[in-house]
Amino acid sequence: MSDIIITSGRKYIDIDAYASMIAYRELLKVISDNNIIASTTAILNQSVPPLILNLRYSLDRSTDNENNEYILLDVSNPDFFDKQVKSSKIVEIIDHHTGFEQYWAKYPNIKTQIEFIGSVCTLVYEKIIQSRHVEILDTDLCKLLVAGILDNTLNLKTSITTDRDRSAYNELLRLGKVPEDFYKEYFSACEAEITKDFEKAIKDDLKIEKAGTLPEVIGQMIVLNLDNFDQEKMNEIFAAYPEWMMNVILLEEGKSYIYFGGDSIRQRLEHLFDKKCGSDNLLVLDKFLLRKQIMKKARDAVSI
Ligand SMILES: [Mn+2]
Repeated sequence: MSDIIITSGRKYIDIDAYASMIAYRELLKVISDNNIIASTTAILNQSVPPLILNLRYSLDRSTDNENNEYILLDVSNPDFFDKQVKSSKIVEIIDHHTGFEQYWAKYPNIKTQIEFIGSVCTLVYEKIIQSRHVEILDTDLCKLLVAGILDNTLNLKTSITTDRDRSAYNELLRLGKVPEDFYKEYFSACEAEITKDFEKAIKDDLKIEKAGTLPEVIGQMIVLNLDNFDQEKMNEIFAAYPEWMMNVILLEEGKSYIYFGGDSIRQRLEHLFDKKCGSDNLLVLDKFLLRKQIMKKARDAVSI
């Protein structure tokens, strides 16, 4: 018998992908007769700390059957699908990264939902509510979805946070009796993972994708403050790339520190953000932006 495999991106996945895959599996298990599997061949990045891995839900092992069908969450760029995916067998795509809406419009048989919203976990939460299966939302499943929303919206503080994200977050806290200060527990657990292996934390969340005039290699790290941020180590890691940038999001300051390297990157970033860099290779944004927002801004600037 063939299965429906819920999966996500190719190399590394974050808590939004991890949590939404698991929650969507739990929903499809009750509304579909198929065997539903949530699996990845990618590495989980530091946004999935032991606090999350120790909840009672986890991913499954993949099955290998040529008739398996695939559902992609938190990714819609076909170059970055999990390597187990057979493109002719995709049945559904749910994502909040923009850029490939037109592409998928050419495939009417694939159910597609791409919305620029804070988190895919919000979209899956809404599907659970719309299907009237709120009973599956126990404490651990709520914690998973809440963590996905917290991470992808930076504690609901990014400008891409919508009322739908806020409402999903509040409802999930209520339904799962999740404590109000769960966000502190979650972000501290992530920062502990980053500090444990700084190099791995950078490498496990590296995006290599061309967007407008941005360098092709873009790192991102979400930290409470710069206390544990090792700039020297960062420069060492990126020395392998001719052009790069690193978006360090400081939750306490509410700013993005964009470090960069490469010949014309300074000029290109100053132009994109209409802001001068200091003498260091560093551009400070007064309000933090997520990498996906920066990439959208760069793409939009080119297409105008
Ligand atoms: Mn996401």
